[in-house]
Amino acid sequence: MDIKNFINNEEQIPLSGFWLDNYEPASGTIYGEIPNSNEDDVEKAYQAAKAAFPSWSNTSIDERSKIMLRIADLIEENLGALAAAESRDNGKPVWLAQAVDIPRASSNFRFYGHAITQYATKAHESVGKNTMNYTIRKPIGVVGCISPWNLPLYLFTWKIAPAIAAGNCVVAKPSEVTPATAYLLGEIVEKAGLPAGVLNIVHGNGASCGQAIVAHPDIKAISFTGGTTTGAHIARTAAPMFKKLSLELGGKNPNLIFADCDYDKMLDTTVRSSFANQGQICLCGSRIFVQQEIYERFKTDFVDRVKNLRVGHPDQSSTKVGAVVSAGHREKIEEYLAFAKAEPENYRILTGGNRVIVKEYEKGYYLEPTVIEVSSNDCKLNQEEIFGPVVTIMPFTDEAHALELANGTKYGLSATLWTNDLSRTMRMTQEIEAGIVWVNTWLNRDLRTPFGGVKDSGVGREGGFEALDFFTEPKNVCIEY
Ligand code: TXE
Repeated sequence: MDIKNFINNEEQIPLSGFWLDNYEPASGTIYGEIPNSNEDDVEKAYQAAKAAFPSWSNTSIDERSKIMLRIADLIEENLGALAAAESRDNGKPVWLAQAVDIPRASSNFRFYGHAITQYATKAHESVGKNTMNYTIRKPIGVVGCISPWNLPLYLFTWKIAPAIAAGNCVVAKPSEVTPATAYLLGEIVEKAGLPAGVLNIVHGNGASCGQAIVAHPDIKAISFTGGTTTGAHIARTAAPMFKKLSLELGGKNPNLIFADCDYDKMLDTTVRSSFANQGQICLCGSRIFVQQEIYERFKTDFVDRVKNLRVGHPDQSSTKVGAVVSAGHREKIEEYLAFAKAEPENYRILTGGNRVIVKEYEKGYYLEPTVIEVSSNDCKLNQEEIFGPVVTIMPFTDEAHALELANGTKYGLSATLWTNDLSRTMRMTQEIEAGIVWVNTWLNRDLRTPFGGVKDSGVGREGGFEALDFFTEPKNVCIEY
């Protein structure tokens, strides 16, 4: 699949003249190429968005909503092709893309297609002063949306949908590692009747294309999801330009398991929260802490379940763990595994830790799901985001110890708590440092809720009306009569 930029509702080859190879993680082979766009391409996309803005921002809410709901329908109608493209680009099992990624991309457009019809502002009457204040929320103009490779269409559309619902025009860049479904989205939005220039998709790497979007003087808001390091770089570029920033960054999420939990449900869900999408979800529970009373039982049962997770080609329905996204990312994960192997006194690998050779796909990027027992939460593997099929486990004694462990990293994205004790739930959810706390569940999402992290997991909130607030500017009008 050779991919092109989508500017002004037209496929366009990069002005930069440069292209990148696009790899298929399952086989480790090149299966296409994508533009490596530069600032000239970004300027062209910006001009298209700027030209479309006056009309789009004055398009009625009902008309915007109708087009967005049509986009949602077309994503659903193209579920198979989109899921296959997503899986081929990312290495995740096709069944996962069909069950999670693509349906969520449709939900993103459907949710904001409805939400924008309910989005209201406030008026304030100054009684006794013959004064009325009301707030108008205006779209910002041309905004930038930059997304990562782990949930490609899911996260790409989660930025684009509220941005265009609010009346903005968009210059969007998917990850250069997983461009395919973003490319297919261009065809879908045009078919749905989205006017030319409202959504412009430019492909390329972060340094040339992403940086050009962030540094563009007239792209006044950036919504970014990716690594904490990159987020910090983006903030340094954007801050002196007074741009609005939404930064959804890394996580190192605790999974706190108390002895009174529903054990079987916990075990089933913990296998999923550890290794779904090959552990490449910023919300995965990669640090597992288990109350001492059930620690040995959990260790035995969890390791047994993980050993039975089938690593295989993403096309096979029996595959539970597909290929990780790139050769470079696999090497990054293997550096952590090598570190653990070099310190057996601090890291006990209970299962996994090695590459998997999948027959007929020997060059694919496969890794065993790995469980490592650690003695201290201060160790490297508990402090750094590995972002792969690797989790650590260790016991805790009581609530205070569990809380100390959970909050003992620089991140604060999500946490999962397993207990049936209501008072404990209320106490601990107050104290856990995270933007989202799941209790007796995981990745259970209601799009009306704000999403985002604290500490080094980012700033800003996506989801709900918060995303519409991000992509609009409030203006207060005060009238004395
Ligand atoms: O992210 P990057 P990557 C974490 C995870 C992963 C690490 C790196 O730890 O190992 O981030 O992953 C674009 N200006 N998460 O490489 O580099 C880039 O092209 C503007 C957590 O995917 O941050 C891509 O489109 N843009 C995260 C996007 O930023 C730049 C999910 C993300 O790339 C840029 C993914 C720049 N200077 C990774 N440099 C989560 N929270 O879900 C890069 N980009």
